Amino acid sequence: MLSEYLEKLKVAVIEGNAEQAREAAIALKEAGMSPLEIVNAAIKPAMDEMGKRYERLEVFLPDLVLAGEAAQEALNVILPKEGAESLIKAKVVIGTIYGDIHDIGKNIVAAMLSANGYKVIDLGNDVPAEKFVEVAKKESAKIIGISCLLTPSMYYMRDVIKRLEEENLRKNFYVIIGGAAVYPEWAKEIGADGWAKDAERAVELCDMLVEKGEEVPKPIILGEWR
Ligand code: B12
Repeated sequence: MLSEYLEKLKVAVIEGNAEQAREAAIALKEAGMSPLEIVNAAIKPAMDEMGKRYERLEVFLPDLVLAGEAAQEALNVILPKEGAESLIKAKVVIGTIYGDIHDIGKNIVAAMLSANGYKVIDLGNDVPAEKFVEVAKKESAKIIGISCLLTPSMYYMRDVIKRLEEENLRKNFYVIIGGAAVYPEWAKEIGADGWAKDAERAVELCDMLVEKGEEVPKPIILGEWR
């Protein structure tokens, strides 16, 4: 039964059928499956499959757009809503870096963080380095989360850290990175504080930084790249 709906959801995302993706997501949610189980068993594999087909020139950009919309429709149903204000562990400013409009993974991370006690300020996608710094300062955030799926954009992530250094603020924030284009070595190279493979580990990463960020060697790497 569950596997049938998971398959339905996967196929609906691949085919870009938002209506069916939504229906399958509702059925899985009602059957008691957790958001991350649904993401990991159906939505992520469907997007990865679309990525492969796109590389093989079997599908084209409009197909990716439709798949992305179907995935977002399913996520709207399953992703948890914000936790109670009193439970706030820390503030996280999150966004997709400049030049990059991929935001599905970032949205999943933002929702999981917010469901796990973080106050999330989501800057959206295509966010310039200075915006991350400006909002993190204004909001007195503890963590800056940067997502990147597009290789040419990953260099702008370094600008966020450079800017913090220039303003003598590097110590005030933990900077974490993720998204399919960036890997543990990149976190090390740009001087980020952590990298996580997925949303589950992104929550774990923030917990580690908030609880014992001062003591542990950085960057903290959670999960393996690819
Ligand atoms: C859907 C999609 C699109 C959609 C995006 C819709 C949307 N709203 O996001 C659309 C159609 C718009 C799109 C456009 C383009 N795309 Co595209 N796209 C994809 C695709 C198929 C899936 C991405 C996705 O959503 N994955 C699912 C999510 C759940 O995974 P995720 O993002 O990796 O997130 C997880 C983790 O990485 C992590 N994570 C994510 N962010 C963060 C942040 C932090 C702080 C942490 C800790 C963790 C973390 O947690 C998430 C949840 O587990 C990928 C292929 C792929 N397999 O990735 C190509 C892909 C990313 N796209 C690609 C390209 C080239 C493009 C275009 C340039 C195509 C073009 N010619 O125009 C444009 C770029 C436009 C732009 N300026 O950004 C390439 C990128 C190659 C590269 N490395 O540079 C890929 C890899 C396809 C390919 N194989 O060629 N795309």
